[in-house]
Amino acid sequence: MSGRAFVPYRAYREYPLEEMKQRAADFFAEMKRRRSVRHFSNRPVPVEIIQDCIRAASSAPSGANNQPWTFVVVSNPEIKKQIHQAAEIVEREFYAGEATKEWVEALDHLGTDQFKPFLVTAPYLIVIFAQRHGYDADGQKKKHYYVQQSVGIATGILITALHNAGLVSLTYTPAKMAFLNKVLSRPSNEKPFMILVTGYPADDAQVPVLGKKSLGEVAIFM
Ligand code: IYR
Repeated sequence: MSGRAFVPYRAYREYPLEEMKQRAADFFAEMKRRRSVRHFSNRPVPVEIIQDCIRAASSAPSGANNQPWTFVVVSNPEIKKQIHQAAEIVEREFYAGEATKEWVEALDHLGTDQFKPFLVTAPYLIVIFAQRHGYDADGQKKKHYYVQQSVGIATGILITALHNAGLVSLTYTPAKMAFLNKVLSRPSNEKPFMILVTGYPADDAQVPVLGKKSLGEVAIFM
């Protein structure tokens, strides 16, 4: 049995070349303003905004269109507190010796340490899980393809959607993430991918001075 069905691609829009150039330049200018922020306000954010940003993320391309992701949106203060406590335990071990000296030195300019107050301050922790495999309608294991690439793309779209909406986010990966399955009751086929901390920046939020590589450093045209 074939599950094939095709329709004409009517949603596609071509822009005149000048407009295309302008749109590309404008989008670059907009994305250049995005920063990862570690100082959050506790101001609430309507959940509808988060829902639409996740809908956008979940429109991402994925291997065999498996859509191998789960987004757990945590706003409950008790659950945020549990994540905060567990994360600071693994980070204490990371900074106290698990990490190589080289790694800790590479992070120095970011000013990070074992303390993660944003995990309780920010209104949302969007915890992203990658599904190593799925299940079919009969409950049989279903293979997923290119899971890391797929979830990475969806996460990139989510970061972009949140920025576009006027929010900030932080891509936060605790030194060990297995506790997230336990705290959030996620099944063992789901592997924690990252926490996207989301909300408004604190009024006095600061960001590190960082450079981005130039086009010539990241791209080769041949
Ligand atoms: N998870 C730790 C360490 C850390 C690692 C990397 I790679 C960073 O870009 C930033 C931090 C922490 O969040 O402090």
